[in-house]
Amino acid sequence: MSHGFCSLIFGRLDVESLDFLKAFFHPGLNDIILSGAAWVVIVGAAVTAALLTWFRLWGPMWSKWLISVDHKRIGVMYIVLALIMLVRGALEGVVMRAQQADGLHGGFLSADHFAQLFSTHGTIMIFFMAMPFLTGLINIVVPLQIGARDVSFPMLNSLSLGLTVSGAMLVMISLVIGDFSTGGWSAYPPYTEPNFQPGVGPDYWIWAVTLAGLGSTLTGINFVVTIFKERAPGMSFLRMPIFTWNALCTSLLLVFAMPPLTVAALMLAADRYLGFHFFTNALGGNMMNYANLFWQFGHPEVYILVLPSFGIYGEVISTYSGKRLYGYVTLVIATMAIGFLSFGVWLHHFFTMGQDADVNAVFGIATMLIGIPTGVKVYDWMATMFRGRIRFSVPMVYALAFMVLFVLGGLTGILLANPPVDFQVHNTLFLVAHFHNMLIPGTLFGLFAGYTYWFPKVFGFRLNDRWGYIAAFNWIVGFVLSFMPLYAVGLMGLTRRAVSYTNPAFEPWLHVAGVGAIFITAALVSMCVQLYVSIRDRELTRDIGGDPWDARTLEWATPSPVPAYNFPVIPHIHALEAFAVAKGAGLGYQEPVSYSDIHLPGDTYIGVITAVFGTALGVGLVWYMWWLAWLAFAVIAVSLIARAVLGDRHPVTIPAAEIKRKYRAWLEVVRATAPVTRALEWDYRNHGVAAAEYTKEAAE
Ligand code: HEM
Ligand SMILES: [Cu+2]
Repeated sequence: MSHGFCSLIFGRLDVESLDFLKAFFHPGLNDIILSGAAWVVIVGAAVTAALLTWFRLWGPMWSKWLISVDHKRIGVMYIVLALIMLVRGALEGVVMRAQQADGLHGGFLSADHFAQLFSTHGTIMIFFMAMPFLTGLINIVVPLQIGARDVSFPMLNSLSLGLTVSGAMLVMISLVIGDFSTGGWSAYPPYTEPNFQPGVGPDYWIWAVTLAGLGSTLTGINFVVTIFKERAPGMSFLRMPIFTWNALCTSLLLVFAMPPLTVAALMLAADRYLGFHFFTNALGGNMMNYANLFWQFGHPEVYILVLPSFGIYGEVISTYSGKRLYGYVTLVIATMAIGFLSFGVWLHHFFTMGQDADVNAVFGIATMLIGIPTGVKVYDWMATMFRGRIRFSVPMVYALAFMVLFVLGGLTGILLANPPVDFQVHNTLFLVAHFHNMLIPGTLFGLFAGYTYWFPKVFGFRLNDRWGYIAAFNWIVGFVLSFMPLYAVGLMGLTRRAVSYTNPAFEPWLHVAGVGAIFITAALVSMCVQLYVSIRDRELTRDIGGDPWDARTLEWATPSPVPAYNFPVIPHIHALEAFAVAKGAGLGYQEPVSYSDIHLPGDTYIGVITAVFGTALGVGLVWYMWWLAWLAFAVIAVSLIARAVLGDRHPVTIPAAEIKRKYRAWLEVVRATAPVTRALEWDYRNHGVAAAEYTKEAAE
């Protein structure tokens, strides 16, 4: 075969690009780690495929999950993706901590490898861990909380998932074939311009983020419309649960904040692929255009990440305090105020990049303003707990750790909002400490709280508490040990993204941070053990009544796991926390007066097609395999057009009689199940029906 023909087929791909061979070419710790990671991906994929075959799970996985448009199943698939990416992202963080613990002596990684690590770590944690996790929870919970059958656009939901998956696949493939970007999660030019990085790295970043970003934009649209249009009769805006409010605000942010990112990434692509000079600082370009576009996405993004967790904490704190949420209306106003203000502060990300002092001052003050609504929230959560009868369940442990740690992180944020302070510490580990202080307690812990809290609703059995506490303990200790020392070394002048350093004073702090990383690893292991133990013991922890925590919102009024149609009859809402009110009046489980047929959308291949050919499209673009890119693009385009023309050809109708029979049978079982008191909540006797003892309080 001639060389020209080869490059027609394989583009810029050659044997040198295969990471799993690198350890054989130049054996050394750095390359062994590099190749080892590639082998983990390859072997992991092979083992998963083998297990699915062995247990004959391909069929059910296809028909029950991959082609489903059920919002709960789509939500679960998002969360599975997020957890896989969490393992990779967190382990990359641990490797970086180990490198820096040893960094005085140069460590064990090459500078280029370290740069790829912080770039993939940041990109994964933001776009492929946190975003899918929160999108998954929103998917599962919001339609239930508002008493809807599904989201407004179920097929679009599947499409969004497919786009997110294809972005994540690209990042995974970059571990096996070729390099990832070394330009950080924000991909700033000139580091990502072709003159600086001619390889495939930044192209992986561009297409992963573009695909996933499109998915997120569509998700935002879907949920704004869903929350506006699908609420059950009687559920006015001010009767919406607080998590739904936060989800609404998040969705609005997705709609307005994701497009600037997509535009920035595509303009960067134009620079790289077509010789444009949007951001080159020569030939008329200007890097500041990138900084402005990126952070018009990037700052609202931090609220996209944190607001869903705020919503979760609201539900969790009120449920486990046995009280209604204090200051509901102020919480709603604070949420929307945060969402609005988040668009006006982006410039604090480049205080040091040469604008006027007055401009910096304005943006510094604007930034500090966000502290006000955030403070309101913290006070409302505390007031909710005040005089509550608190149960220290696992989600509550996360919530309490969050309240303490997040306030600390918020204070360092106020420090950073001062341009003169920022001039001192920007681009040091102080900043890294600050944003992990916001992202781990503020986002990750909230997502874990939500995972624990809603798990029985989705799967019909509770998660093991003991391992839940162990995991929470390890996460909290791991976070504190890993990141608090970074404030110190940051102030001492250790820059971020440093593969090594020469000042011995940094070393003890980074040793402590390294110990923290061990706890974080233990936390990941505990979560795996927890899942295993919980599945093993599932018969003992069945959530028969669907309400294991004596919770207050509508999703707990329906059986666990929730049937495809969510509610046998769409409920009429007469109050805020209508379910808690009904339980308080002894009317928690009422037989509806009449039933009717339920129509549900049919399955769709669109999600799978998008995931597979979206990945292929990305690979084609990254490696200059133009035939593959065109082919994949054509397949996606034709499928979407075909689906639009043909419509939903297999909608499902569930007859009223069947719904009636099932619902009655469930009510029967609920009435026969012994209710538990709050003291027995963690006991095997908790089968999801709350005793009148604590339902009485709920009515207050
Ligand atoms: C699970 C434990 C985690 C560990 C051990 C960890 C560790 C690290 C380390 C060592 C860095 C590089 C710091 C430097 O530049 O010197 C980093 C950067 C970063 N981390 Fe984490 N991290 C963790 C979790 C998270 C989470 C949960 C998120 C987001 C939701 C996150 C987002 C980021 C981002 C955006 C960067 C910046 C990447 C860049 O420089 O472009 N991390 N992390
Ligand atoms: Cu910001």
